[in-house]
Amino acid sequence: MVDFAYVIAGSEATGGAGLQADLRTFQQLGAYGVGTVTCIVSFDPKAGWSHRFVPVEAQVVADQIEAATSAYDLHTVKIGMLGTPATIDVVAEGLRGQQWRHIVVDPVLICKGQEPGAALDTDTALRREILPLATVTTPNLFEARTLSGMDEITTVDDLIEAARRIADLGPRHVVVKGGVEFPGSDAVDVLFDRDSDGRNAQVLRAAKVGEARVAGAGCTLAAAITAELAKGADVPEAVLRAKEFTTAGIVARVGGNAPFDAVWQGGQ
Ligand code: PXL
Repeated sequence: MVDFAYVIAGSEATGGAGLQADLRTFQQLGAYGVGTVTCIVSFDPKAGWSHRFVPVEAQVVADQIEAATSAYDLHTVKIGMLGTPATIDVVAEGLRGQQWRHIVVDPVLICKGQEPGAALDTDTALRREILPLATVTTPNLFEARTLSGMDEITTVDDLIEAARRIADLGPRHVVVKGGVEFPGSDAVDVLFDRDSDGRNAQVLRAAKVGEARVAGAGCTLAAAITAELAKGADVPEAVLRAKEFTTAGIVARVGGNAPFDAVWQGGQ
C-alpha cells in the first residue's frame, strides 16, 4: 500500500527550502508526495540573495488542490508558505472541502520579498484562517514570539509558555523550535499537547550542528512529521523521528555558491 503525503507550499528556486525540500523528505521517508505550488521564491544573487516573491494566481492554487484531492484520498497535509491573503482564503476553503486526519502547519510568517504592510495582512489571515485548522504547528523562535506575543523566549519554560499561547489559537499540538538562536549547545524543541494543557509537554534535545542556519531545516522537520503521520505514526512518534531525520539532514548538508548551506534529506 502506498502512503500519500500532500503539501501545499511555495517553490524555492535553489531547491533548499519550500516544496522541493518537502517532496525530497516525503520520498526519503517512503511516502508518495503530492504537491500544490502557492508562490515562487527566487533568491536574487545580484542583490545579496534577497527574496523575490511571486504569488501563483489564487484560482490556479484552487485548481491544483481540486486536482490533487480528486485524484487521491488524501488524509495528511502539510501547509508551508502561502504568501498572500487571497492564497490563504483559497487554501482554507480547499482544506474545509474534506476531512483530514492531520493538517501540519509550518507558520511561515514573513517573506523578505514582500512589502511589510502586505506581510502583516498575510500573518493576520494565517493566524485567523489556517492556524485553527492545524493538528500540528511548528513555529520557529521568531514565529513563536510573533504568534505568542512574547518578546523573549530564552528558557525551556518560555518555549512551553509560547507553545501554550499558540495552542490557544487552535492547533492541537505545537512544536516550538529553539533552533540555533536559542541559548546553549543544544537544539531544543518543545512538543506541547493542548488536550493535556502541557502536562505531557516533551522537551526534545539534540546537540547543535554548528551555529549557522541551514536552509530548509524548518521545511524538512514539518514535512518529515507529515510523512510519518501519513504512514500512521502518532504525533509524539512523528515529531521524534522528524527531529532525528532533520538533524541527520543538517549534518549531511550541501553547500554551493549561495551564502547558506541546505539540508540534504538523501544523505542518511
Ligand atoms: O524556510 C522558509 C521558506 C518556506 N518556503 C519557501 C521559502 C522559504 C524561505 O526562503 O522560500 C518557498
